[in-house]
Amino acid sequence: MSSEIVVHGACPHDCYDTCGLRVHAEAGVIRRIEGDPDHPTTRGFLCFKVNHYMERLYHPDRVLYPMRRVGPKGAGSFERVSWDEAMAEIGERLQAILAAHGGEAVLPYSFAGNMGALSGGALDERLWRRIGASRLERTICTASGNAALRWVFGKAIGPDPETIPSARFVLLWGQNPMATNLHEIPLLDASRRAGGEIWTIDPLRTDTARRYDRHLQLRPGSDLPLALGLGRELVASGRIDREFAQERATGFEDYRRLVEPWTLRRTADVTGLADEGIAELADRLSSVRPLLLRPGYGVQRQRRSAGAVWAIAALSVLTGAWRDVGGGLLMSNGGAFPLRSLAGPERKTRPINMLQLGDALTGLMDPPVKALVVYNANPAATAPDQAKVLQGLARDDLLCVVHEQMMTDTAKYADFVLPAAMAMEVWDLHTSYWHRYVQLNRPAAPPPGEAVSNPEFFRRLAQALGLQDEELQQDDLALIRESLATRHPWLEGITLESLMRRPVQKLRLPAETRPFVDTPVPVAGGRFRLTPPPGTATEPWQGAKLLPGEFHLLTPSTRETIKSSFGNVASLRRGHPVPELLMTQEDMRRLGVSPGARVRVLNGRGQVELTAVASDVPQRGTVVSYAVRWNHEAGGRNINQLTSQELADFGGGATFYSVRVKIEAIED
Ligand SMILES: Nc1nc2c(c(=O)[nH]1)N[C@H]1C(S)=C(S)[C@@H](COP(=O)(O)OP(=O)(O)OC[C@H]3O[C@@H](n4cnc5c(=O)[nH]c(N)nc54)[C@H](O)[C@@H]3O)O[C@H]1N2
Ligand SMILES: Nc1nc2c(c(=O)[nH]1)N[C@H]1C(S)=C(S)[C@@H](COP(=O)(O)OP(=O)(O)OC[C@H]3O[C@@H](n4cnc5c(=O)[nH]c(N)nc54)[C@H](O)[C@@H]3O)O[C@H]1N2
Ligand code: SF4
Ligand SMILES: [Mo]
Repeated sequence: MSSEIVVHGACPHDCYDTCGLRVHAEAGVIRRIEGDPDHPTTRGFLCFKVNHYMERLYHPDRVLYPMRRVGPKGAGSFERVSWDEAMAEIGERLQAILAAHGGEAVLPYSFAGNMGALSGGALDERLWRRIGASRLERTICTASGNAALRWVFGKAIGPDPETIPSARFVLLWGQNPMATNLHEIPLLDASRRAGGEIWTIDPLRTDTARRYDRHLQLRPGSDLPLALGLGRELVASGRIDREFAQERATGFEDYRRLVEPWTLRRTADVTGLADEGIAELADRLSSVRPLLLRPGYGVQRQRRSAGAVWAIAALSVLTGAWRDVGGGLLMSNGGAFPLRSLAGPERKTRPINMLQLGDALTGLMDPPVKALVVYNANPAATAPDQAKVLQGLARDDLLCVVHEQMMTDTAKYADFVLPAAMAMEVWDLHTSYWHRYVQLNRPAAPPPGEAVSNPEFFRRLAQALGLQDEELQQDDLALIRESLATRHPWLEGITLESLMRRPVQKLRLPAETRPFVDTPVPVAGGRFRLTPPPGTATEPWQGAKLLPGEFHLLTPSTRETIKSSFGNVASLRRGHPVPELLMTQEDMRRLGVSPGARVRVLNGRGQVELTAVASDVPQRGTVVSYAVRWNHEAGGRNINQLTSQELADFGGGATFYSVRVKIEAIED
């Protein structure tokens, strides 16, 4: 007789899709993970990565026991210790730091390794606020784009993706759903089957660009001029929705003035696109309905990120795209979930932008960062300006504690590595930044070894600091109940008890409800803002043109990993055993580099050695290395040696894709 159990889970990774999972376990061991056939957007299939999850779950790199460092930082030499011993020593050292330097000497560093409501922003945040730790600004991914959305619309919310099949023109703008949002593909395909047209705006010839109707291969970082040029076309020819642009929005006159210099000719010159392509796109925007603008996060990783998202958002207002079910602008639905914050009372301690971790660890004073606690993230591989980050992590006077599932590049620098459970082994509650379902994640099996969930780690850490307060020790199910305890009508009837019976439930917000048409515009005054966000500039435009010998480096997502996660799953890497640099054949010839040759890629911040691969993905002058490989695969460094701590124009976001490099052939 089989003792197999099947429980519902939610894929915890930082991915638009937040799929429903069916997790099969037997005798306390997980055996199989499948897509939930009843989850309306998952539809029973998973992506390339998660189809290989069994290899990640019980991987030999998995951290099973608390470990204390015995060798130099970064070397990865550890000895096993008990939880009691580890927590006693960590507690003692943290207390000494708090006494000598105050709470702000402690820096938590975390992001979206597990997106569950309990795995981040719950007991962890309560503890940081309680001890007055420095406040990490979690900017690495979407800060500028979301800030621009909030500026224009008041909220980061878009149409329900399940309405995509109704759209008749979809503009994928800096998004590559074939890699990053696979469950959007069937919805896009359905729109196309019903007569819709889909265009892609991307400097790279991605699988998504190849799949659909037209590809505008603009120069990297020239989205702001493109959006302004399109806006000018629409305004100058009077093809706008006047009620939306003038009555429902403020700032139309400012907007008109700013787009004025962006003639077709100038826009074409700066973006590298043909005049006709831009004019044809303006025609589509003015005439086809429902019109869906679908910017991805790829448009907001440049210096003028927020400006670009503002200008794209302005197009959705000018065209009145929001009037139709299936239309509007979909970038994030993160603002759709009215869950109660579990973070505890706010505290205004020193803010540290996570993109500037390198500077924070190497230069910050008053107080210096003396303790770093990392969870849900792998900054040694994913943070920009890696040389500085690694220099900071190597500091002998820094107490570094890492709660991890894998022996990552960051964990190797830790004084203590504590074993973290995987999502399939814990309770959690999941929302999504794309779809509109709330999901309960149940443990299917206990974690192996001595691994513990994030909330359990923070309960133990609080205890080690002598903090027994009830709110720091709350149990998992109480936390889930608390986060659902709002009177918001969109959550009506969604309780822990109802989720136990039905673990996937849609927000009580009908798909046909048109954001900002059927719901208010939550900007002061109730109108969209067409004025640009403060600090963003549309002029002067120095241009996206390259100096001689320079290349534009792009490091977008790939289907094989989620940033560094899955980087150690061998079967996913079979096609790409070594870190690569994709270049056009013409650029290879110009540089005298042959396919398969090793090249040095460098700029003022650092360098990395990669294998050159001839490809028709990039355009001339642009090179690509997918984000990101584990550092040890290229001599202890990865592509983030070359990226910068510089912040974007507004919202404090990243500039990962505004990178210039030189390339040298390595003579063997
Ligand atoms: N060059 C370049 N760099 C980039 C980007 C880029 O496009 N180009 N993109 C940036 C973006 S968009 C992002 S979001 C960041 C992401 O950067 P990170 O936040 O560092 O993301 P990951 O590399 O996925 O690392 C997540 C880590 O969390 C761990 N983890 C997973 N679940 C849990 C858990 O339940 N508990 C604990 N304690 N740990 C867990 C995983 O094992 C993994 O090591 O990278 C950024 N870096
Ligand atoms: N398989 C997989 N899925 C993922 C991830 C992953 O690493 N792998 N990462 C997850 C995370 S953390 C995030 S934030 C999302 C991100 O997913 P997306 O929103 O798709 O964003 P990116 O992958 O950053 O970039 C998307 C596209 O933007 C293009 N791009 C780069 N520069 C420019 C530019 O200047 N203009 C325009 N128009 N386009 C540009 C890139 O070439 C790329 O094709 O995906 C999530 N899902
Ligand atoms: S990574 Fe994304 S697409 Fe893949 S299973 Fe998880 S949520 Fe679904
Ligand atoms: Mo991200």
